[in-house]
Amino acid sequence: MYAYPFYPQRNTSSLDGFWQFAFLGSDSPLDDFVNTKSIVYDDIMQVPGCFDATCKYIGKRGLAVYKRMVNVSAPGRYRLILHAIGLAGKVFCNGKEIFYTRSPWAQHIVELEVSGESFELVIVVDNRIKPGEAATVLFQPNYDFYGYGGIYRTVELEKLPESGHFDRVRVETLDLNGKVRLSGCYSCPGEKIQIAFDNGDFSEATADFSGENFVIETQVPSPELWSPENPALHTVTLKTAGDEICEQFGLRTVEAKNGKIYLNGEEIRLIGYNRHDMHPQFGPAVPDGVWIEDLQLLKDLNCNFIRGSHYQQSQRFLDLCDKLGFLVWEESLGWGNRQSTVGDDEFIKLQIEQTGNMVKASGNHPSIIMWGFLNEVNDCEESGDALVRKLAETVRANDTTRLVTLASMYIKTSLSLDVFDVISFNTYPAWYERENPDDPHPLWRIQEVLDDIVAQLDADGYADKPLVISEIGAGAIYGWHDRMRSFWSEEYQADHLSEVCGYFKTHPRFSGLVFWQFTDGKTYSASAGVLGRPRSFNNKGTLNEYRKPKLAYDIVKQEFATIGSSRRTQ
Ligand code: ADA
Repeated sequence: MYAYPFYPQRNTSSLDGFWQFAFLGSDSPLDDFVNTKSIVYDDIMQVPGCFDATCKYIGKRGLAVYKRMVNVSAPGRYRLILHAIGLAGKVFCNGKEIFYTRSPWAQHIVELEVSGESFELVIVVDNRIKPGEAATVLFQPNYDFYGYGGIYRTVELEKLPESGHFDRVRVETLDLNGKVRLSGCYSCPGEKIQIAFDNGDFSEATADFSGENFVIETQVPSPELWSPENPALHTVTLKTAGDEICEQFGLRTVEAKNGKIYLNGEEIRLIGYNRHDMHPQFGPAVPDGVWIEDLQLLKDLNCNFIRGSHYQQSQRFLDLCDKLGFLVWEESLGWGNRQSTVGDDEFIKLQIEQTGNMVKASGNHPSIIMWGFLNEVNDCEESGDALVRKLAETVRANDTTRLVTLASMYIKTSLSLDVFDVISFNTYPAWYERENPDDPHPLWRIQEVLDDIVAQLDADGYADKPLVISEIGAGAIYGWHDRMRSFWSEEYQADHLSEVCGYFKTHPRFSGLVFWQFTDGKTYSASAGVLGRPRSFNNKGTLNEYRKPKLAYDIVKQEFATIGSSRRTQ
């Protein structure tokens, strides 16, 4: 199953499978790597896959080289689609470097010229996160999730037409009766374009070209709105004499006003989880079947919302969210970035590039209703605030139909809150607090802290902005039960999440509740002080890393069932 868009007239093949492999260790920096014939490929490795998630290379840091021969149908111009590699990497075609990236989890499209019937494809990845190493610019040592190395997601090869060809076609909903605007790019301006919806009959489109960019405003025949309850999807196919593109989209609108979020004119409240795209056996190279199971579990929990924390999501995973009717917050990579980083030119350049690319790649997914970036960035000083504004501008330059937000940890001192359509904040009352022996169960702190945040925001003039609790939760060691129901027990976590649901049910000021987190996730033992991450995992999952439910699971399922049924119209 390829992700949309697909190009029916192009020869597209998956390059997934077993590649030759060599681990080179950590003597040489990625910048100096050249693809020499002296590399001894003494192993094999699955693609997609993370070499350091396999028992043989677990914990190893350095350069790893993946190689395969690729047979092609004919010489010519091709596109290599890397759905994600990490943490940094280079690509070589027949020994020549054709691509270099330090943007993990991002989708990359690389054009290449193939002269013969086959070529040697080499992908080198670098998973080192020491300061100064290539990977460190966007993925940094303080991030509270494990940085794996490998080819995270599928690799595809696509032959480009000899003549004119399409790039992408963005579909925007103009009204709830099926009027849409198609904005695309075609390399031979002015050529006649045929258009068809939902595999129907083709007719000639009226395309206004400006250079290679074109706009078509038209009406979807038999339009059906997309919503979580009825995730109706449409396709639009554009074709010329030499090329054809098929994009999938959903007819829906999303707005933020009067302190609420509206989907297709109806107020919605978002309930769900922060989800890392990760599994302990595979790292971020999550098999398709795990995606299906995760989405089944999230449906079973009566969630309607997923925050893709803290990086770009797979296009194929987002296609599933479209099909199953989830609402999604997608964000570009960042985590607690400090003053020393947010003013760095290289970091700024890469943040702008990855954030713009995320919006372009994901722009047709009806499931995505919010864009985010820079999780918990320190935007209390000028440089942090400037970067937040720059990224909000980058998002809006590519998409004005969705909401812009950021999961803030500085709600009282942030300089950027006015930029956002939705104000989101991460808070951990009754968890990141010193346990008081006389009060081992301080759940009363939840109401106190949340009331205080709302009062502060409304006093600061944000009463018209919807509020989303983008992270809240408590840790529980899977299988640890305690009559005292104290910290780290499954009982404490269940009580905590129940208390939070109770508050959310009785406080309509909030438009979203997003628990941290769906499953336990691999991190570093000292991420939050050496006792903060027992097992070197973030243990705040409602399920453990193998998707085994904790006590809190059934509590949340019940609570979300009552909250979710309380949808209201405008
Ligand atoms: C932060 C961060 C999460 C996670 C969480 C925690 O809010 O955004 O990635 O680290 O804290 O578990 O403390």
